[in-house]
Amino acid sequence: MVIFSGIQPTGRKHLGNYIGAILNYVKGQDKADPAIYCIVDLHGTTVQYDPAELRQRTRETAALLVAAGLDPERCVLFRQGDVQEHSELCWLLSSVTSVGQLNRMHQFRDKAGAARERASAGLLFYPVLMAADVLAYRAHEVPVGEDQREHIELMRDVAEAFNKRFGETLVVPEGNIPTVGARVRDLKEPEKKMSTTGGTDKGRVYVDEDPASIVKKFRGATADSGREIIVADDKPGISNLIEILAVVRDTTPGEIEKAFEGSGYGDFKTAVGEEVAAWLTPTRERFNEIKDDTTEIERFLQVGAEKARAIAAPVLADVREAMGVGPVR
Ligand code: AQP
Repeated sequence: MVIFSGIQPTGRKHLGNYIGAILNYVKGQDKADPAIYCIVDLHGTTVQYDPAELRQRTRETAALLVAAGLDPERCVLFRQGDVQEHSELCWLLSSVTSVGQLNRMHQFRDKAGAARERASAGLLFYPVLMAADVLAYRAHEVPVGEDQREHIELMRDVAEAFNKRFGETLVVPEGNIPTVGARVRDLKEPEKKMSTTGGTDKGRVYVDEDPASIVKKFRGATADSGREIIVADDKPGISNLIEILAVVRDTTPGEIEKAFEGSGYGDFKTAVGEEVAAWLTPTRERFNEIKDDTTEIERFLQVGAEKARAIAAPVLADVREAMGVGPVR
């Protein structure tokens, strides 16, 4: 089974990225053949950005994935922009994707906002490039958070449309969305997801954040009315903390409810903050050790790109052949 997922380099990675995606990347290493992970710098160009910062953040994101447990020897870890097959397949897949499908994507509507006419065409095309990322490797499984469900549906539709029109060529992938922690919420505004560009600064916890600051943010988390520590629709703040602690302790939300029955919200928030801070410490320490070793990061990214190209190039050749692009093979 082939696993593929991509992660944006546009910003410091937060607890939502870690719980919703990165943890599953690490687990995927042991079950996939191969597990393929990509820092999607091309996706990062669809919004306003600084070129030097994009390059720097791309290396930092690669270092963070390694610090979290990815082993570039055991998986394929690379930078999207190093493998041109992604861009070419994006273009080819655009012939089986409609403007209407892309216009309906919530992420596009949210990010483009009211000024949709002025949004970059790249932002509209974001899901087609994401489909190309996955389909270029004939991946079966895509570990992502809940916010990517719609993009997974679109890539399945695109693969099915391609196979129907040009013959069975592409694998129709499945999303792998965690049952607990698929949508980590902003600590201050728990009706929103924790997000790089949305949400609040005080409600966003970074993977490489100082432990004292993490605990402070959890202590300041918005609690709900009432006193019970239970998962409930009208308790998005407490439910969020219960889910986070369930992931940290590798247990179920029900077990967390039992463990904190009768406790006050203040004590509970402090306990979650301290456990999250301790849980992230090995990753933070390892990240700080390796993040400035540009030579080593560039080395393993280049090795990863070679491995990625070796898988994607034959798939692109099949796609071109099926579509009548280029000479007959
Ligand atoms: N709050 C979240 N809970 C669970 N999973 C999440 N993911 C993102 N937010 C949450 C998952 O993280 C992976 C990488 O996402 P990305 O490549 O989109 O990186 P990002 O831009 O840093 O993520 P954000 O915060 O989602 O950015 P915004 O909100 O600015 O667009 C994906 O698998 C995603 O599902």
